[in-house]
Amino acid sequence: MRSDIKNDFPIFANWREKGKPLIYLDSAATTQKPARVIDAVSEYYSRYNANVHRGTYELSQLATDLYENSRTAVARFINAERAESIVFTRNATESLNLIAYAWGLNNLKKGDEVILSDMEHHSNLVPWHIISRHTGAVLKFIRMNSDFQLDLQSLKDNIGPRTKVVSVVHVSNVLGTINPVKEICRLAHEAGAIAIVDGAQSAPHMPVDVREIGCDFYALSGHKMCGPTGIGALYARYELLERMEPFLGGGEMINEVFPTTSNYAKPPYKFEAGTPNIAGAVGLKAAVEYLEAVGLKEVEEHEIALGDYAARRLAEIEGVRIFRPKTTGTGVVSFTVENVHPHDISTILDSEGVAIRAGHHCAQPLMRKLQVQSTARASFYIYNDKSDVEVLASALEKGIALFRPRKKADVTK
Ligand code: 7TS
Repeated sequence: MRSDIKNDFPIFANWREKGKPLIYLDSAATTQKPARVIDAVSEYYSRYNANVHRGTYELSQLATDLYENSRTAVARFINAERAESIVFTRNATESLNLIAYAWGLNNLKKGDEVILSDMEHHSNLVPWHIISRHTGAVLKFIRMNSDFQLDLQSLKDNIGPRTKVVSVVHVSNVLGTINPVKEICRLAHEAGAIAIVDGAQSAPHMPVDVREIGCDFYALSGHKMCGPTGIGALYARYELLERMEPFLGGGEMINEVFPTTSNYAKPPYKFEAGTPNIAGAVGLKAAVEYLEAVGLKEVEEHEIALGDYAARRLAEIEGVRIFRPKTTGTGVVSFTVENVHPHDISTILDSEGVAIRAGHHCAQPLMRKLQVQSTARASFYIYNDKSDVEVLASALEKGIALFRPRKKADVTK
């Protein structure tokens, strides 16, 4: 990775709060934004702002072109077969809800089965809880083994003629596990089910090819891949989008409207009701181009190397327990420290300028499997390097020393 890449991200020069440089290790929550993305959003508002798909004047046509060019860029980024397979949403959460409501509600019935996994984010669980309450569909789970990997045998044991949906996270936001999504999609299709991949933690971090994976749907969030907040995307096989009912109704998504009925525009517009996040899409295109210029293979290798290094370095510290698979980890390193609450770890690290996340990471069922209430999590991205790991490790060592019960001899001195 370029050694000066941090300079692309203005926040690192601007952050002054603690009199210490910002060591940002929470990119699984959201990534920092390169100047190129910030400038693209600002330029859009300063020079091209107009509503899309409705104006016959030049400014509106320019705004429409910028918005649609972003769709093309996202399609290229994940190798979708066509731009119209990309629906813009607010984030991965909305993309996953769109599938659950627009596909699930209309295609599932009592006794049908939806297979998820033990390591899902709430955004790939709660929508299915809601839809299963409406439809009577049953939820089943691919189990995780002791190396924090999905046990495909448990999928093979559960999948069958009643399975209508298999929906799994590509990369776990807690464990960094890369799941064998290609094989999972193959098994889903063999059983006649649709295959959904939650790509919130894979699109930003590795080359993704939705056709190679063979999924029917793939969800991503712009803000986790250097883009603005409030813009995300759903990839879907176009034929599925054509057959699906809309998720939200309103302007933009219609063809004709009568007092008591309406018919809809073609996908992807059928799924984009209301004025979209045009500036967000423009920023997302800049983010996609930025990541393509860095090179996704390079991003992936850099993060795996950093994640491996951090896991090794933290494991040397007494009382630290790492939750990470032996072989398929990424730049996400979750850990606990004996007798110290993860929130205290995060607070101590913050005083040293190190930003990590502590909590259940929106994966409470996974926390229960791990038999913890919460973990601390360092997540690395392109602007992190080994020196950040060193600062993390020494800040952690220093912090732990404060919490260790002092020996009797020290107390009586
Ligand atoms: N899926 C996974 C795997 C995620 O990690 C997240 C967010 C989402 C879906 C939802 O993304 P959103 O952009 O719609 O919110 N994960 C995290 C996290 O790990 N810390 O904060 C957000």
